[in-house]
Amino acid sequence: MKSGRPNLDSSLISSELASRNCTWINLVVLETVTSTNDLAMKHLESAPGKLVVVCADEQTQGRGRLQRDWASPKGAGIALSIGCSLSTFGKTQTTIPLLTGVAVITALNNLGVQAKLKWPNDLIFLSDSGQVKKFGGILLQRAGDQVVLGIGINVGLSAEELPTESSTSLFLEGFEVSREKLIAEIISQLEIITSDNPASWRARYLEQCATVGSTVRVTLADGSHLEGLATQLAESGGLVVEVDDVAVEVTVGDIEHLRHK
Ligand code: BT5
Repeated sequence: MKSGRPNLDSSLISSELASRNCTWINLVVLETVTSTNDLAMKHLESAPGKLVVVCADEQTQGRGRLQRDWASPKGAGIALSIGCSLSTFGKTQTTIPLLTGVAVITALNNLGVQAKLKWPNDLIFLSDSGQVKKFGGILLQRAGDQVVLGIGINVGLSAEELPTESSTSLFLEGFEVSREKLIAEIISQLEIITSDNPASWRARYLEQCATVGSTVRVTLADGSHLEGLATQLAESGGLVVEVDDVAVEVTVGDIEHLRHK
């Protein structure tokens, strides 16, 4: 861990939310948690349907999909979870991480960072040669009609703190971003996108997604693979991959970009 990193300033997040006229202001800011998703889920258990925004300086058991680890070194990133009822998103569960990706990319753009999405839930930078570097991810959990949407972003991680060779941080890509401003901007963009016309995020997703148009290798949930050109996004949010002239819709899987569009 790097010393001297300041803790999140909750009053600054609140004032940044207020300056954007946000109504998602039920905010919990903590220094250390197991996972912000766990805490948001607990809040929903005690107050079902009451929207809560949880963020923390450090997660000791941050996780990704399929219980994979998510590295959240103290003071270096954003660990943010929004707990709310499914109806807040008014969409099918499978599309929620996708429209969240659009909101996060828009928030980053508004703070001067140009980044891309990799289907289904990765926030990436893409080099000219097509090399993918992940700096963030999105994790959706559901319990009945309640959902928790977790967003992790590597803001200030140093090279030694990166968990994998293919990861990076905003800092390492040359961007200095205030964590408080980024949290407020993400919340603001999520509020906007959830009150928007349901179809409008799709076109924006396709603009921001580096996967559609690329040749990909997909690892499916059962461990099998398929390879082909990712041609489009299905209505359900699935990725359509053309394999030997047959269009296959992938709903769950890990994607490797083989050739960039
Ligand atoms: C994700 O999963 O990318 C979703 C990550 C969601 C994290 C947020 S933080 C707030 C909230 N609270 C939580 O506990 N989680 C959410 P997935 O696609 O399964 O990717 C996980 C994989 O990414 C790992 O297996 C590593 O290879 C890699 N990884 C782990 N930590 C990383 C990091 N900080 N940056 C980039 N890659 C990472």
